[in-house]
Amino acid sequence: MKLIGWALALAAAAMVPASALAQSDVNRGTTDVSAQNPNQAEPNPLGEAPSSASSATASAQPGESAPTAAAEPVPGSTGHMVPTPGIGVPDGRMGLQDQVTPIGREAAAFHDKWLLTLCVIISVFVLALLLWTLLRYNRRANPTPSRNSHNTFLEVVWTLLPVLILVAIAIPSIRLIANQYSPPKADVTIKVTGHQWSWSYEYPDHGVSFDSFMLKEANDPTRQPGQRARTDADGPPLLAVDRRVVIPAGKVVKFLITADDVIHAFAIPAFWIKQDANPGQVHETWVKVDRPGVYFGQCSELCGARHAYMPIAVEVVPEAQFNAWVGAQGGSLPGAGKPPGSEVAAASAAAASAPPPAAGETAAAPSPAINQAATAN
Ligand SMILES: [Cu+2]
Repeated sequence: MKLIGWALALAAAAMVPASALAQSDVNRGTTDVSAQNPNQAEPNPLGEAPSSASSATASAQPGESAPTAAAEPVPGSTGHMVPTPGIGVPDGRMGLQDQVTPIGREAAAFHDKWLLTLCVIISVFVLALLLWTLLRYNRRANPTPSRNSHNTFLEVVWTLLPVLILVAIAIPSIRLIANQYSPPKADVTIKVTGHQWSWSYEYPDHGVSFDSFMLKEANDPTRQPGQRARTDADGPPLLAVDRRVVIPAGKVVKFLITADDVIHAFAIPAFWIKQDANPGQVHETWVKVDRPGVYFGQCSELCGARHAYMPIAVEVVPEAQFNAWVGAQGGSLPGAGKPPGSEVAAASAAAASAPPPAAGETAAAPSPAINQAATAN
């Protein structure tokens, strides 16, 4: 067994790029971990730069010595919202993260209230049967056993009962799948591409695209001098990223998911989404998040040596803030015929500060493009 273990370890080591191994030190586990996590600091071992490079992504290009953007992030601002402990992040609890999408709530309720209850009832019932049989029908308590070989009533019961249990599980389960795969019309579409080992995001209707890398720890020896280190305002270690996906609250967001090298998976537990990202295919999933906040996820398909270092962070903001963020990214709002502020009041209470369509020019919106779009209607 030991030999097999060593063989597996050697095989795994052979898969780690030489650049990562060069710095590894057997006695220092943390160094091993960080050395395998070059992100921006070292050239991509495959020699490929993520595909969706835009002007805003210059900060993320591998090999740059001073990769961070000039502007320091302001904790609390759009794109840098401070995460709420226990929401959208793993917090050591047993059970599911709090769900913030309609599908997530339906699925979590199905799991917690129905599946778990059924499991407990069945387990207790079977355990009681076992104990009863052991105690009541052992050789000492029951020296002359019954010679019965059939009992029609019991046979009907133990055939029908499992069938009914399966039907009781299947009906809500199929309804959940149907709801998952019949998305409402999308308000925002985001193309997600998995890379070894980062994500890139594209808002085709808004003209925004960027790459997103994990933020390294301040004491990470592979972090470059000018490279921003993770702070607690960014999120937990291994989950915080330099650029978050920003989506509007209360809106249907469609994710089109693919990959450009190997199979990854785009998964965010609080949204109840986990969708494979396959090269050459586009998979689709959707979310509608009412609660503004920061929600973290990870690649969930073993995709190579640094699979653990390509987290996902989604920031949900009121629609007016999302529109301002799009403008700040150099993008624009789609469909000039649609006033961006028209549905804000209904979208969320936090959007109360949003400019109404007729008074867009009086509100403080940072982007001229947004104001133009707002006032054009
Ligand atoms: Cu991956």
